[in-house]
Amino acid sequence: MKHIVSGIQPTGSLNIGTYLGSIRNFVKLQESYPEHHFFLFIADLHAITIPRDRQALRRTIKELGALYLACGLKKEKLSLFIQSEIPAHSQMAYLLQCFTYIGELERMTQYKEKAQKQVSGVASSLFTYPVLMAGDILLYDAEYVPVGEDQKQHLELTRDIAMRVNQRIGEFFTVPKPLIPKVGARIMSLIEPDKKMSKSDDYIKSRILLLDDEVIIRKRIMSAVTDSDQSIKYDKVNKPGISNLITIYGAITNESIEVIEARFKNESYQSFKKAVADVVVEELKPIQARYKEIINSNELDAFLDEGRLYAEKIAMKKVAKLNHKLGLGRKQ
Ligand code: ATP
Ligand code: LTN
Repeated sequence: MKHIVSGIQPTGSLNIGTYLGSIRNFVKLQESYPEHHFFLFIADLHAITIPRDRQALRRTIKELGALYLACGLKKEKLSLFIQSEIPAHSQMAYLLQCFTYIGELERMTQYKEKAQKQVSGVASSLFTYPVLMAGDILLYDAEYVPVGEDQKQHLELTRDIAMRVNQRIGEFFTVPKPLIPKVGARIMSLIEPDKKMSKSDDYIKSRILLLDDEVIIRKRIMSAVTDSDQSIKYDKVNKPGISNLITIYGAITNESIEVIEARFKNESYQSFKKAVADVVVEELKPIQARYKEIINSNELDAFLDEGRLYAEKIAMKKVAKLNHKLGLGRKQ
């Protein structure tokens, strides 16, 4: 069976950037690839490359699990699991480090950005982070990996590592392809629209959380930074704020930029922002209702157990096979 693999870090409450760029795409892909099995996981090992408070991390892991389900993923052909519960992820990361060059990791822009922000030293795991990610993907021989645009470079490295291993030991890994959504691949911050909307941004006003209530959502969108020009036109360079709101509106309604520009041609920024807030609120209502149901039941735990069992078998086998191919251990 063919596989699709992706993960999200439990580094903070989910915002509409991760939702539109990632989770919602998984939901759509389940429809377009009905024959594929999906492995979606909570990347908690990735989250600790930067020091975290353990209570907060636990809370976020659970919240992320519940949100994955609340966003409408179908349970058939889906294994949802927590990365750290399958030790094969750490084992594969080590093996793949033996096939990754330091120079390759030094070129990773996410590493450079995150390393710069650290005040008390940079953990070596932040540097090797892309190798752990390559392992997540290659363990399951993923054919496709749905991610936002910011992960493209990591995916390219994963492909290079896979091809290098295949070249050295013979066909072993499927070389994965990224699936990057056309609309929504990069939702920007509401207050600094030249920066990506991020879970770990210091400013809470930069984002809309999936669990924010209606009053907050409206407030955040109405106070989103725009320009003084007053025309609702998509122009990423000169009008990044309005362009971002058009992207959000279009990603939710599935309407093209042209259709949106034409509809709001004679409207003020104020009334466009109200329309954006309306669609965001409507989109999030059913998700929030379902979330409340899941978080107060055993449904999530049971599903995570099932996911772990299914994924673990495949992952353990792949590590054992690679160990053997590399001459490790005693097996002849
Ligand atoms: P952090 O800021 O803590 O590094 P993040 O907000 O970037 O985290 P991730 O867990 O790294 O979130 O991302 C999960 C997925 O969501 C990835 O595929 C990523 O590309 C996508 N994603 C994250 N933020 C956005 C965004 N603003 N727009 C579109 N896609 C996004
Ligand atoms: N690095 C990703 C999260 C992530 C991931 C993965 C995504 C970890 N492992 C495997 C896809 C496939 C991020 O920061 N968004």
